[in-house]
Amino acid sequence: MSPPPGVPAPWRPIRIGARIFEPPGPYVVGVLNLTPDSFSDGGRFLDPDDALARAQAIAAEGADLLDVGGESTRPGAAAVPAAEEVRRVCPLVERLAAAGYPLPVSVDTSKAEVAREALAAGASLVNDVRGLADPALAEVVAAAGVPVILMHMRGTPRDMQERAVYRDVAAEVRAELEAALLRAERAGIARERAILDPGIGFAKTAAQSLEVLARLGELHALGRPLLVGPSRKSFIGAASGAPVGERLPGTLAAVAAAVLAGAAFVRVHDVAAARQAARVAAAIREAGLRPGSG
Ligand code: HH2
Repeated sequence: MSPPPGVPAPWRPIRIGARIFEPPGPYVVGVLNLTPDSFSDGGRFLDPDDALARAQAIAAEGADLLDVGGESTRPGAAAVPAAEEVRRVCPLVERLAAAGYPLPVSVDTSKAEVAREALAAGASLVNDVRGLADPALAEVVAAAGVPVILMHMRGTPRDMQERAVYRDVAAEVRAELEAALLRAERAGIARERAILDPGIGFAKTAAQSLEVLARLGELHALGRPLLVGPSRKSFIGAASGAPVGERLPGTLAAVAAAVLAGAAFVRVHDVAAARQAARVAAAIREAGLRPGSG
């Protein structure tokens, strides 16, 4: 039976690399983009030593996972050939493995070749913003036996904003995530290895992103841990007027809202601040589940 809306399903612990992630979280995923054009940190970590230092700082700030990306997914971003994405991502993944990096590393890619190379270099999770739309990527994930983040979007970053047309955005995101889970299962990836993400800002207007976040609890019916990535995104600008460089307070508000609604993972650039916000929100959520216990 599905849990009631707002109550996280009791998912079983997931192993990612050497770590076990148990319900209910919250766990913080630190973002590191090795791109010239990401919307908030593009061009900052192109030097390999700067990238390594940022990865170490993300661990020191208390992240639970590191998510490394080599292609921007902001609306309208240029496509990057697989070989270039591999060139951007894999040397860092290898260096982290060689240095005994303490966190599991996730690769943020929709390309089978990039995932295959990054997993061989030491990554232990695939984060696919296209929810395994490409069967070749599903095959790589299935063969490697690693967990996967299935994010909701429609189309590609090039055309996704034209597809932000819904009658009931939360219900349609839920149905399309269920379809992604079935795609994964058909490719041989057990449900127990999937983390689901509603894809804030992907094929969604600011108003639709806000509604998905407000109705996040409806996704617990899918029975999988939820990840939310609100960090510095344009819905925060739309709601507050803040430019991209000044969206930390809004990001923390969204992190708190996601955790209160039962998100198990939050994906952020500002790890230390988000970790504190997530922990306080989780403590409030837990207190509400056990009234009178203090
Ligand atoms: N958001 C971005 C990229 N990858 N992955 C998941 N699972 N969820 C998200 O919300 C998500 C994601 C976009 O943010 P960012 O990486 O900062 O920017 P860019 O795509 O421009 O590199």
